[in-house]
Amino acid sequence: MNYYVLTLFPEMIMQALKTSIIGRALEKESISLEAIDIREYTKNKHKKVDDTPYGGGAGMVMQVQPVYDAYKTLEEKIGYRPRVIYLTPQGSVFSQKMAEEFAAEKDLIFLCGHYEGIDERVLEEIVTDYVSIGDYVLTGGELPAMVVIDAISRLVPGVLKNEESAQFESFHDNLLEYPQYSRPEEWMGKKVPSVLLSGHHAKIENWRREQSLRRTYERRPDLLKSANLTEKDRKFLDNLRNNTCK
Ligand code: 6GU
Repeated sequence: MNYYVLTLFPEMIMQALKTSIIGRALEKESISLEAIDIREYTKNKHKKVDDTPYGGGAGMVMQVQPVYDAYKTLEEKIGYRPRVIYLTPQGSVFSQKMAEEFAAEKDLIFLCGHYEGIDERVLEEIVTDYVSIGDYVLTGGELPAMVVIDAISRLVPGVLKNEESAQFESFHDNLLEYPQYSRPEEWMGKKVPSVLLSGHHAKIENWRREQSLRRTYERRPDLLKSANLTEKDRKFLDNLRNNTCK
């Protein structure tokens, strides 16, 4: 996977993503990352990249010329027109399903806006996907781009150490993950659930499934609608519902 980020703050992207698991993936070359400074493409002699909006109103708008030229240079280098993801609160809300879809691409371009946004005409020309990370407003697209890159990268082969660890966790099957425990066996009077010390693998698996169901029911009941539930799961949940209502 090759990521390209078109931004006015390339350092913000490179600094943050060179650490931890994504940093290790970059070193191993499971993924690559290039942050391109849109300002370097402006033909304005004062290096300006924005101007006031036609029709009036607050703030500044990023102009078409530097954004388009930065994009075109990149497109020529890549050799085809890859998906271009524009980070905006007006986009579709990012999900694990979208992460899976994007992870199948060879190249992805992220376009980060600032100020009041980017001139609509260049967006129409280059953007293929409008993506938001949730219903709140941020100052720019850089943090959302990093969130999306992180979520996609952990699905790319070779990025996670144990290839299976991306499979059995929150949002797999639309269920939340079960709780985890490690040494010591007792802390501040709290004991690790005894079933986990039993060595009985079938019982442990059953307990973990029930914990996932309970947790999803309590914290994210909206997810249960799209969860893949067995008859046994449904009975467990019915039981939970009956006991909570009484
Ligand atoms: Cl993608 N951009 C900005 N500026 N704010 C956001 C967002 C994106 N997603 C949620 N809020």
